[in-house]
Amino acid sequence: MSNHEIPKNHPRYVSLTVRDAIISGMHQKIVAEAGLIAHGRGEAFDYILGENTPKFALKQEEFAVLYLLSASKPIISVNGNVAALCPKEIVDLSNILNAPLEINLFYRSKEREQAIKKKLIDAGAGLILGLEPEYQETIAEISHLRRIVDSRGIAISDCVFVPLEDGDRTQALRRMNKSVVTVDLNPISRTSLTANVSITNNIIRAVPEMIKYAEEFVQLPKNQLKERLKHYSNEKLLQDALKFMSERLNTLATSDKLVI
Ligand code: PTJ
Repeated sequence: MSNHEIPKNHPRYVSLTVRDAIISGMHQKIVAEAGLIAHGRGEAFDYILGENTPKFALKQEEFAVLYLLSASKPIISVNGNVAALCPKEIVDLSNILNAPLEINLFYRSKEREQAIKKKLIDAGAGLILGLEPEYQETIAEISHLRRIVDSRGIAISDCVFVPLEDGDRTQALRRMNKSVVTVDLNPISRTSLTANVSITNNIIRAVPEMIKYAEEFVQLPKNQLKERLKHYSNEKLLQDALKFMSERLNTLATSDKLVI
């Protein structure tokens, strides 16, 4: 934890508390140094979003949960930022969706692997894939260390949930005929544009909201899940995200008083 208290009445209390979790995560080796930069990029988009979940994002979350539940072998890929920001929630989502957790890092080191594993176990996780050498294999489509995957997990999954991801991995997973679901506050990142389902929301709001949808939809038979999926288009929802952001800025730009 950092050595300063954030007063509860601070106007940016939530944002500063989340920032604190990322910084502490970096000191504990959970978060990569570049994870701080990724977080700052996300914060900027969240500011434009109004730091709330808009209606289009709820639809994206509903779509994502239906997609993951209708998969045969869904899996959740966890990186340092995800482990630092919502460890308990990602474990809960994994349990409800029956989608195992696999640690998969861009800046891979033994120290970070163990720190993230501990964070997830402390949050209630059981089996964590991705770290045992006897189950590790490499996928040719990816050139950096994210190519190391678990033969019980990402290697055989048909649908990978990769929140807060860098772009080329999503493209590589798609080339491998896997479906990709992501959370990325940037609606025009390569990941958002390449994934089958993109959630344009802060992961700290998106995952708890996904848990609620998962609790509701987990009872539905697969044919009903697939039927409901027909009502969604990732491209249309990303355009709704862009419209929401640009309209919000435009309203501010043209209002008499510049207040948010
Ligand atoms: O832990 P590692 O080693 O696997 O590395 C993880 C990072 C995040 C460093 C790595 O994946 C990376 O560099 O990612 P990028 O390319 O910066 O992409 C991260 C995306 O996540 C950006 O488009 C950000 O806008 C977005 N993002 C950051 N924080 C959040 C977010 N989206 C939703 N919620 C957030 N809190």
